[in-house]
Amino acid sequence: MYYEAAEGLARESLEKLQTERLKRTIATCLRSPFYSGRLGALGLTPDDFNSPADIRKLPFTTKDDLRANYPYGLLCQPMDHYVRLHASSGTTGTPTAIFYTQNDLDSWAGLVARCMYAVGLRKGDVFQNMSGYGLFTGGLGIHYGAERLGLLTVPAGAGNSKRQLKLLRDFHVSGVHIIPSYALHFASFLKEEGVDPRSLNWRIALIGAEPHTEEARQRIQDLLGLKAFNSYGMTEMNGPGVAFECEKQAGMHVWEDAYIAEIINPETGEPAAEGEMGELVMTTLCRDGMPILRYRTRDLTRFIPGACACGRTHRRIDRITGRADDMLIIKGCNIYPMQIEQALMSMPEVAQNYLIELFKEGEMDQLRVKVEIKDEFFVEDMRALTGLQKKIAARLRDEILVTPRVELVQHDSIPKGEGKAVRVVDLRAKQ
Ligand code: ADP
Ligand code: K
Ligand code: ZN
Repeated sequence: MYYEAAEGLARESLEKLQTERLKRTIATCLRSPFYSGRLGALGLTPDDFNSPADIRKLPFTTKDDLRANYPYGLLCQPMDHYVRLHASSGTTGTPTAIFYTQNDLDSWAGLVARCMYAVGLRKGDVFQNMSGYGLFTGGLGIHYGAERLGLLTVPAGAGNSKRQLKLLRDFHVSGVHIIPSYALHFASFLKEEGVDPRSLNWRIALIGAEPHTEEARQRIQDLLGLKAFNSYGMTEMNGPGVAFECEKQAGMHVWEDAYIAEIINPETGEPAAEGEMGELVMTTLCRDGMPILRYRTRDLTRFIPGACACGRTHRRIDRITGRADDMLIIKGCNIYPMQIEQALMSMPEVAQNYLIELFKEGEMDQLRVKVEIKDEFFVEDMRALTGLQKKIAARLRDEILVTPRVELVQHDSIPKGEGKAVRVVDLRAKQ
């Protein structure tokens, strides 16, 4: 039923396991320059941690801490124990580097294999990893997990849609890993090529690495003719394999035997009330090389109350609605890019891509949304186009309480890079 017995552990046993692993993690941390200083100053030792809740005795670790101690300040083992590093893609500022021992890589591959098993991939499946390799963890991280599960793994890498399609067909690929913005782009590509996605052998896509809405998932499923599962992780916590949807598609299970997850009020640092939105804070429990305690992910989500129908006991988090640092403030309204995506993706006229631009008009901050329109709606009739423009602006105003400028553009005209999509461009400084 599960890939590992740990997935069905009763709460009490799971917490006992977490406590043991937390004690071990604290002991390991005391060997790194950064944590020995920080924990030493507070006089904390493994004996102070006798339940998962005792984690609150620890201060948070922030991205700035990682930057200030870059590159080697959090390492707990002699240098010759490390076999790999990854760096975060630097969506927000300077990158941070994470170092792995062979044990760390083995345990990470096991976690990713569990995720893949949970969505229905099995030995015998052919799996194409359509995400970039290199420093980005979505390449090798997913790759080794797939091999661990015993999938025939095609390391396709990112981009080059024609070649992706050839590989999908030639090897009868049944599962893929693809970032959601590229999945939507790939759907348009298939349409242009006249390929019926239902003629392909694929049935499962793992989508993640960037925020996306339920509406975007539905589109991906409809347009590609498969089931798409939300995959969550970040470099600081290994990479993918931190939290994952199961076949029920009802939130993402956090692997609690490998991590302690907390959700806090980002302003006060106190635990959020049960089921309330807040910032996800993560602690590694199975890492020897570079454990990280109470890492502030900046990602906003909530715990989903209750048990999952799949039987796994590990708690679920909701879809990430954005990063705390993603929030735009326009005319006093707090706006998250995902609200805009949600509104756009629910409109049948809108094609697969959009771009949010911030600019100044006089002293006022303004918001412009460039929206790709499907060919059949991109007509020469001015009145029809103006009507559509107004309709989109009104739909967005309902969602974000500000009326943005809406610019209609032809589908595929917004440049699409190979990595994570750039959703917001700030032109204000350049004006
Ligand atoms: P960077 O911070 O440079 O983008 P990472 O590649 O480590 O580096 O990205 C991790 C971040 O990507 C997460 O903290 C989160 O903001 C985002 N992310 C990853 N998976 C998802 C997902 N399934 N849904 C929403 N956001 C995600
Ligand atoms: K990150
Ligand atoms: Zn489940």
